[in-house]
Amino acid sequence: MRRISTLTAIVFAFLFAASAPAYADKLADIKAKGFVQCGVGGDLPGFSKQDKDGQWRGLDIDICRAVAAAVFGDAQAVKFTPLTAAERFEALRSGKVDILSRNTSWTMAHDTQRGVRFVGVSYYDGQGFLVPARLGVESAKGLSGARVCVLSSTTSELNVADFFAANAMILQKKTFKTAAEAVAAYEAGECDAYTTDRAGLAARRLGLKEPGAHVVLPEIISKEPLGPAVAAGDDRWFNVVRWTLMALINAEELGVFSTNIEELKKSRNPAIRRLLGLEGDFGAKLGLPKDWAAKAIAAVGHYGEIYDRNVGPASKLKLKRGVNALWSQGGVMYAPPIR
Ligand SMILES: N[C@@H](CCC(=O)N[C@@H](CS)C(=O)NCC(=O)O)C(=O)O
Repeated sequence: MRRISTLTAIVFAFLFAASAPAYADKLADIKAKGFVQCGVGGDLPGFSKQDKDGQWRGLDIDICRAVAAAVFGDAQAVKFTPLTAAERFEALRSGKVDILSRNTSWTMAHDTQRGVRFVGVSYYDGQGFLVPARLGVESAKGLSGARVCVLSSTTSELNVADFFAANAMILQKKTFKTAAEAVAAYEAGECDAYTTDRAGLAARRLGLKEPGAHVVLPEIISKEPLGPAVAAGDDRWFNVVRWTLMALINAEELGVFSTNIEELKKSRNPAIRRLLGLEGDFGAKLGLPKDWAAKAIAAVGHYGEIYDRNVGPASKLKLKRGVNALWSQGGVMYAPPIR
């Protein structure tokens, strides 16, 4: 009898251990904490920057607000942590931040060597060069021998070396930890060019004393699919962040704006009804309320609204939609369906 109960205890202990998740439940932790901690660049107009009233603004910011709205029904239930490129992955892995939404490129090395997972793409970018117009350089191929300012621990640093090597050009690379330092050096004439993602160049150019005296060269030397990432090893949290982003993109395709949600609750379109939580149990399967996506869209708008407000043609950055248009409108922005 005694032996049987010992055996039973061992079997139970084994079963319990086997059924316990191999990772912490991030979503449960975040719900208990009451807010989402979001790692951002923090100094890039259009993507993440505080306005003069201390309000965080930008495309990267809105993605985190959408997740907060999906989880808590409250887009303000989020705190932001500015991170340098060198700090960003460790901050995510260590749990200092729950999401990284920081002009970060989805690459194979980032997926396989950094312990993080990209949930999707929120902005398709590519690397370019900013040069003083007075240099008269018209093409990046004319930059051999140039001193180039670039951020350390970024794909930008690797790509510029590749581009110069591939074209048998001489590179004098000057690296900096923050964009503010790199741009200050560029503006002081310590570099002949500043290189980073082209949206970043457009933003930085506007912050220069004389934006008109600087030009962005035509070449796009790399693919930079920028998107939110989470720490590897927690599928539930990964799904929450991934499907919030997908919901924002699907909402644009379905014509669901921040302003017409109430009206569209009467829609007979099943895809709209699923998105708004009126059919199916998609919210429950994520561990969220039925109206998770409706709350996210109501808070920040669909992907197109987010794009236009922060970086689009009517914003300060004036970036055309280009490849970031929906797939059905000539771009590559495409979200798997909610079904
Ligand atoms: N996408 C590249 C570059 C990332 C990066 O650090 N970009 C700069 C300039 S576009 C940035 O966001 N800096 C943050 C800031 O200036 O606040 C990568 O993932 O390595």
